[in-house]
Amino acid sequence: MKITDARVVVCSPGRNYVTLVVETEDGLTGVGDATLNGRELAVASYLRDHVCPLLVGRDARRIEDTWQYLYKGAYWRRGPVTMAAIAAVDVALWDITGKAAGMPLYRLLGGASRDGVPVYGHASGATLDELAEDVQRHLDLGYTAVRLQASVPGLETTYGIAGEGVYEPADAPRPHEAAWESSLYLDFAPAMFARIREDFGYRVHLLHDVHHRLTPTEAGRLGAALEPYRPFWMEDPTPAEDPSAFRALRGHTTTPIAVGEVFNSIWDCQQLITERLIDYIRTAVSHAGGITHMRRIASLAELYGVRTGPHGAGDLSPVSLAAALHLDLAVPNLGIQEHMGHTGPYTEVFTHAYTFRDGYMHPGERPGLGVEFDEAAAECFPYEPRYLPVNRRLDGTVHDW
Ligand code: CS2
Ligand code: MG
Repeated sequence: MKITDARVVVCSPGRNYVTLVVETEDGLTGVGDATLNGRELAVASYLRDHVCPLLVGRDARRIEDTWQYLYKGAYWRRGPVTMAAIAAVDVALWDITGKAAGMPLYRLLGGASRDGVPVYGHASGATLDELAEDVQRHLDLGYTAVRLQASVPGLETTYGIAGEGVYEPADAPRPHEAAWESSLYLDFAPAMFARIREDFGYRVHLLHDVHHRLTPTEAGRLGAALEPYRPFWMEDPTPAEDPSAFRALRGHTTTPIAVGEVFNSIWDCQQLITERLIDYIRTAVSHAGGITHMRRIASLAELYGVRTGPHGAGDLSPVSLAAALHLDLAVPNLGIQEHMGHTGPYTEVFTHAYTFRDGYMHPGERPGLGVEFDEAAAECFPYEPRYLPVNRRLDGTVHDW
């Protein structure tokens, strides 16, 4: 089954997406998501200039060999651009293989380990009243798990506050600068949880994304302060480049910790998993080398009692979400899947078989991924330069966003 063409489409139906399309001599087509928020064109170039020409003529069924060829053959290892490009190829080849077999992808991955994939939605608000209203809206939609993000009193803007539709942080042609002060946040976050537990009790799982902004000691203080409210997880409490920071953090709190959406390989995750410094690993299929590599991460995590909690923000395309759902359905140690949803006219470009119902999602039974990509429609939505914000502390120091 030789590959006859591989091409990259950058489009912006509501936000920028990078989609790889791979075709075979048998007329089968597979798609992969290569979107890296704020650096889309870098991955598009890596694919167009250095990968797609090498794919033509290869056997589309040799998924593992292609992964090894692209990973080891590049000599230069790992990194978000390289691993997003490899991920897109990997997912496209899995899509083709599923279509050739006439089976939905999850059946090629060992079949369903559960009836549906538990997901969490994003609730946010400029005030605690607005946040409570948004939590209620999610409960009315059937979610049983909700992420809480609210404006921090004293800060002009805060991460994660959606206006109309889905929160999209890459909202300007040049990075806008946001102000941050951890002390204001640390005083506020426990009050946010207290209010939502007071309004809704303990029947709903509550998650929160710290978004890399605290020191290990501050994160330990926050985790301890949140314990009475039983968070499902505290996400990215401190920058994850230094796994030893989590040893310090782990000693201060029993609040479950989720890390990994900025990771792109199993080696990024290895120490956090094997030392049980985290409870959930959040790597995404489209950022961490595709299904082939994510299966390895999930298997390593399973050995140490760590569950998966894959990243699923709106800047990961429907192709990525579909791939995640197939893997989520099959792996034995799934924790929960993020489901921020997508916004704008994306359905004019991406049609998908996945469904949401009563807090669970399912990838559907269509062969392969179950996602179709309309290249003609994509041409109506050209790329628009968009960058993620830069954070500065109130004294002007650049800080983690
Ligand atoms: C966030 C992401 O969903 C999350 O957990 O951390 O929305 C993240 O901010 C974006 O993916 C960055 O592009
Ligand atoms: Mg996050």
